[in-house]
Amino acid sequence: MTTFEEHVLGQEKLLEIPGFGEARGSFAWMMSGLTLAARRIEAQIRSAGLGDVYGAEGSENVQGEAQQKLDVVANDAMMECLGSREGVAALVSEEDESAVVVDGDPATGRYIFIFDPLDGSSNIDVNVNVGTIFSVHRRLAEGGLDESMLQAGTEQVMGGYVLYGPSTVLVYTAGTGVHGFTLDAASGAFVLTSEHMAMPEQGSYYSVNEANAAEWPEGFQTYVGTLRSGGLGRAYSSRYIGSLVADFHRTLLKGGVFLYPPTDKQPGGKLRLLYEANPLAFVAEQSGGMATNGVDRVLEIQPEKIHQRTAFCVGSRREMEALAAAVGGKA
Ligand code: AHM
Ligand code: MG
Repeated sequence: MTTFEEHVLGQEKLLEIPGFGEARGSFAWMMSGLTLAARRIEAQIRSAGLGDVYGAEGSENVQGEAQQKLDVVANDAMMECLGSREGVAALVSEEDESAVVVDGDPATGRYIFIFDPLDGSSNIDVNVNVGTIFSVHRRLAEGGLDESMLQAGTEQVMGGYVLYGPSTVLVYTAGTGVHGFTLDAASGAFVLTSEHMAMPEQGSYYSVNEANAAEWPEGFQTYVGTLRSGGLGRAYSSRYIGSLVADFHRTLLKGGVFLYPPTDKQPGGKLRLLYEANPLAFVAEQSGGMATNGVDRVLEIQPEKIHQRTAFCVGSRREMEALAAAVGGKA
């Protein structure tokens, strides 16, 4: 039985990070803050109907969206469990306007931890899958913390997510493939259940909020029409949960494509670059898939602000190459 923390300890790729070798144990200890938070969040979700955690909190987050009680519970769990871990320089959360500086000393505060504590909030009250998405960056040797937070996705040390579903799974990449773990209720450990996960070359599902179709740029409309009409050599079905982590997880396992194109209302896209698109793009690429904003590789977008939005298209190679051809992107 290999736990997540043990697996992280064995990641040779991380040794390429200056200073990581000596601090190997402390990186794994930092990451155990994530699994601790995930267990706390999972316990709250599992028994949500029994307590008073369903429904709106009565406040709005930085995106102007109504905060659900479980959003707040999940954010508090992440802040508490990671905020006390050695190695964390700053925490950046979807729920908080500004980053929380934990350790301003560059000698000890080495990592920036960026997360969406509970993705898919609109699904919480109806007992549908939600998740936690995370991205870890190394603090830059030069420049301030802000520059360290605004690194391109290619610089991620680690990216992944926890999906709270029929079982709770954790999927991560540190640049050497994608590995999946399942929460073992008996031991409380995330146990390795799939190493080197590979996204199929082509799938048979497309996943997009089709109610927005009239607002997409024409290339996206044509593309989805092509998928529907069998233009990619197979009949597609549609699947849209409305929880990015869950829609992504299916795409990772079964292949296909997930799209959140630009719309008239949100020409820059809806999803967030730092804590939604980047970590999932890292996982997608490491599993053999691709991720773009329709035109550019997501991981190469230079962020300008921590809550930046982006259009997000991710999936199997075959579907993503066809998308690039349809919307004029680089395959
Ligand atoms: P959230 O972070 O507030 O939960 O919003 C992100 C969610 C994603 O999980 C999902 O892919 C998307 O928003 C669904 O948006 P829409 O309802 O516009 O289709
Ligand atoms: Mg989200």
